[in-house]
Amino acid sequence: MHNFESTPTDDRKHFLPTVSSSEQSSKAFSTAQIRAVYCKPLHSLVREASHLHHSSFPQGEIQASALLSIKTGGCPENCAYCPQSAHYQTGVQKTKVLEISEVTTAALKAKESGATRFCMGAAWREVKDGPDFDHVLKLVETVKSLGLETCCTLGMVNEVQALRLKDAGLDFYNHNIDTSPEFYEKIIQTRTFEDRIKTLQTVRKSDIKVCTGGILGMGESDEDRMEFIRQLVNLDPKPESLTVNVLVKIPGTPLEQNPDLDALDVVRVVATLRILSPQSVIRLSAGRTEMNSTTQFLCFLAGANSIFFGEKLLTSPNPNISEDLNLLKKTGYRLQGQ
Ligand code: SAM
Ligand code: DTB
Ligand code: SF4
Repeated sequence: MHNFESTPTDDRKHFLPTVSSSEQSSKAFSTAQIRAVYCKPLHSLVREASHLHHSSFPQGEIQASALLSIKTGGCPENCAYCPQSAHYQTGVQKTKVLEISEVTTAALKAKESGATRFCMGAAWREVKDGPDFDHVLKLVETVKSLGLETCCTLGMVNEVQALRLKDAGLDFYNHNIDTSPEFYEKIIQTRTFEDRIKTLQTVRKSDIKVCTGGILGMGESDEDRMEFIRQLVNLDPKPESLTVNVLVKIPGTPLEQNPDLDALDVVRVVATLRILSPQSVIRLSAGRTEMNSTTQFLCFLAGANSIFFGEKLLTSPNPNISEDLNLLKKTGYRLQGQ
């Protein structure tokens, strides 16, 4: 465990920006540079992140995305956190790909609720060419035609598939690196960290915007978190969207008994990402059901500026919309586009 305390003598330097604008735009961040930010006392880390946030984004604005599982369960991968893996008994029922009408209904409801982006997830290891993928392309076209930004998370994609998604109107592709390369091997054995990076590069080449991130609370150390952050912020160009999930402990998965995460650890990761990738939208994603409003507010102060809207993530619960609207009202935030 790191010591994040400040001493009276070094307090002044915590008011200075840790990363200069030339460092931001030039070469990759070293481990030491990441450490210098991540290990700051939390009060100055959050203050710096908050300051940077407001120089890149309008004050007090939160973007909302909606999430829909368009193909649930039966996934051949063994991701230790995942309710949809066929390796674990979680009670999640395997389904076929949803019909266009079902997706349209969900997308219209999401738009009505204030979401500006609609993200469609499939429990696939990779996209396979054929009728299911052709159908997903129609889903993307349909959602786009409703005036929403589109996002998909379908597992690994090749270049031709990514270009077809782009042509269908896909704005964002979500594919998470999940954690540090070292810790990754303890969580997933059926595909490598490098496979994930390759998919992100393929998506980037097709000119689709990149959404990536991972999960906190899987048993990773501070060193793993710093390396996870380093991997994310050294993607070149940086991801337009960063997603920070807190582990939802699903009965039947190997991580179901993991100890609870300290909420301040989430704040620290969000603030570090905000400082090292000031232009990326940071989504406080899974895990908000277990977070109180104070923690969520601290994450917004630290630079998180997006959430998932709607009572369900892919298979697990998310705060209901009235609860979220109440949180935004109480904290003085407004939804983007309203
Ligand atoms: N199958 C595709 C893939 O893995 O890329 C897309 C769907 S997958 C469910 C998307 C992401 O959701 C995972 O990479 C992981 O980061 C997140 N996720 C899945 N289960 C989770 C859980 N129990 N708690 C927090 N995040 C989770
Ligand atoms: C992301 O980073 N989190 C979302 C989205 N991208 C696809 C998924 C969260 C899934 C949580 C577990 C579930 O609902 O099945
Ligand atoms: Fe499959 Fe994605 Fe779940 Fe891994 S995270 S088991 S790839 S659905």
